Formats: sequence, structure tokens, C-alpha cells
Amino acid sequence: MQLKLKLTVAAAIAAVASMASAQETQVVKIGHVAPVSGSQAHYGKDNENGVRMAIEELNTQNIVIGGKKIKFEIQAEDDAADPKQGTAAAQKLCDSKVAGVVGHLNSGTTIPASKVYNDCGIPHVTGAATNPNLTKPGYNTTFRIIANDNALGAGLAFYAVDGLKLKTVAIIDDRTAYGQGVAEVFKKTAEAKGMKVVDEQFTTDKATDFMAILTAIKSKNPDAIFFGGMDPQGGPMLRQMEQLGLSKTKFFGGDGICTSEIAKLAAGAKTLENVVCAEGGSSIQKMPGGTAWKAKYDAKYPGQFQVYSPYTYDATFVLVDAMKRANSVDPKVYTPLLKSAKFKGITSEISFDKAGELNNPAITLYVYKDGKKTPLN
Ligand code: ABU
Repeated sequence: MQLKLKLTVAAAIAAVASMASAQETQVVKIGHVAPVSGSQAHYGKDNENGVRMAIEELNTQNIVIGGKKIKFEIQAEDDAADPKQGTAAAQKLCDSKVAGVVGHLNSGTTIPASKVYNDCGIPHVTGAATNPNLTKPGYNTTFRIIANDNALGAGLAFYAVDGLKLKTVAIIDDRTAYGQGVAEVFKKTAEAKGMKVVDEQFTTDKATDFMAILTAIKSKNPDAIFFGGMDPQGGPMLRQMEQLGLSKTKFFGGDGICTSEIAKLAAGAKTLENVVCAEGGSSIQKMPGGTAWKAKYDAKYPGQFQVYSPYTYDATFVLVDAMKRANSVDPKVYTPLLKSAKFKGITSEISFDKAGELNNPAITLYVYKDGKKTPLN
């Protein structure tokens, strides 16, 4: 009789405990925005994979915040690299009351979206948008965990002049916030160091035919071309350079062309060997947790790695770290704690300056050897 009573009490306690734990699980949504359609979808999917991977890992950690067990979920939106779709996606995430956002990918979408997030009080951390103007408004809700184009454009110009002793360059940009911005920094730094800009040409982030502008550039015989833009243009441009006999011309660009995909898009063009590109962080090999992380990523998402997924992975953890320290998932409560982040990520130890820029960012230059992206430093 006594044993039966004990068993009944134990069962009742277990049932109550299990009900309580079910009631106390809170779903917390983290937004992600990038182009996952169109010619830049490969970058966007890579970025989204980074967030998905982080959320899966976080959900194994039994995180309790504010007395509740937290289950994180991604709300993934596609902005197709279009500024208008970018602000619409941002508003949708505000309306959905996500706790924080990782994104966007393009500077042209992230800059206008940053105002939307500021207005609705939700923090966003970009792991990809590099135009320095992003942090100029001084929003307390905007953070970037990679180096910006001031570092990338200048680093490339220093290497062109001091490293390769190049004297002349032609500049092409795609007229996007990113392409135009990084080209301007490169030009200013290169000219200050005595390099001569012999031509400037413009294209768009939709173009695929560059024969006219490359023919005009060929007549000026530059040592190098600097391209401010992304790989859907950079790859075909390399092919067309080869067709025009621009086979000795160096081809410089920022992180937008520094992808695995550009090797495919160049479709076997020898000019791929002339590429020098820069990324706003350490190489995977030099990141504190890079090699092990990349092996996990490749096992999960074979053949999908591009550039930024380590940063979107860390960005997700940085948001959650601030929630944990604040003991709140309310953006009003935890956002101020992002400013005091000191998070040991797989990319670096992450902390921010007053403007929301990463403190002490690294940059890495790359070339392509046997079709493989290879760090120079
Ligand atoms: N950082 C290059 C690609 C993304 C962007 O800034 O537009």
C-alpha cells in the first residue's frame, strides 16, 4: 500500500514537472536575410547555412534565459540583393517580433534595412556587408563582425603598389553601394601611393557582357584591373578578359569576388590565376576554430561554402551571448549588452567599438592556385 502511494506521488510529480517544462519552453526567432534567389543565391545560402548550423548547436545546449528553456528558430527571408526587398524583409522581421537578425548580405540592402531595425528596436549583425557607411548613422542596433571596405580597398592597393610594384590600373565598379564604395577606397589609396588610374568604367550587378568596357580598358594597357562587384560579374569578366587577350593583367577585387564560386564562373579561364582578392577576416586556417568548424560545415552542406558563413555562424552566437548575459530575450533589454560583447567565436574574439564595428579586424589576401582559393598571408 505504502509502495503504491509512493509510486503514485512520484508519477504525479513527474507529470507536473513535465507539464511545467513544456509550458516553460519559449520559442525565440532569429531572423536571417540575404539573397537566396537570383545570381547571388550561392552567397545567401552559404550565409543562411551558417545561421542554421549555429541554431542547431544552440538548441542542444539547453539554454535557459529568464527562467525559461529557450528553443531558437530561424526566420529566413530572401531580399534578392534588392534594396527595396531588403527593407520589406526587415519590416517583416520587425512585425514578426524576431529577437534579433543576422544580415543582410549586401551593403545596398543592409544600409537601408538598418534604419528599419533601428526604428523597431531590433539588433542586426551583418557578417558580409562591408560598406563603411553602414555604421555612420550611429544606430545602437547595427553591428558588423568583419572588416569594412576601408581596410579591404586599402589593403589591396598597398599590395598592388608595394607588393607587386604595379604602376597603372583601370577601375570598374557595378554601381552598388558595395562595388562603388570599395572601388573608391582602392582608387584613393592607390593614387596616394603613386599608382596611375588610366581608366574608369561602370557596369551593373545584373550585367554579363563586359566586352565593350574591357575593349576600352585594353587600349589603355593597364597593369591591373580593379573590380568593385560580385562574382556573377567577376567570373564572366575573367572569361572575357581571356578572350580579349588581357591575359597578363592582374585582377583585383574585394570579398565580393573572393568566393569558391568565381572559379566555376570563370569556366576554366587562365585569367583566374591573375586574381588577387581580399576578405575581411582571417583565413579559415588561422581562425581560432576555423578548421574544425569548416569540416563540420562541409559535412552538413557539401559544396556550398563560399565566404561569409563562419561570420553568420558567429553572429548568431553573439546575439545569443548577449541574451544570456542580459538574462532576457527582449531586444530592448539585451541589445545594449552587444556593445560589451567579448565573445570567443570561431572567427576571432568578437568585441565592438562604439559604432558597432568589429574591434581589430584582420584582412586576408587570396590568390587562386590550380583553381583553388589560397591565402597569401
Ligand atoms: N562585402 C561584399 C559583399 C556584400 C556587400 O558588402 O555588398
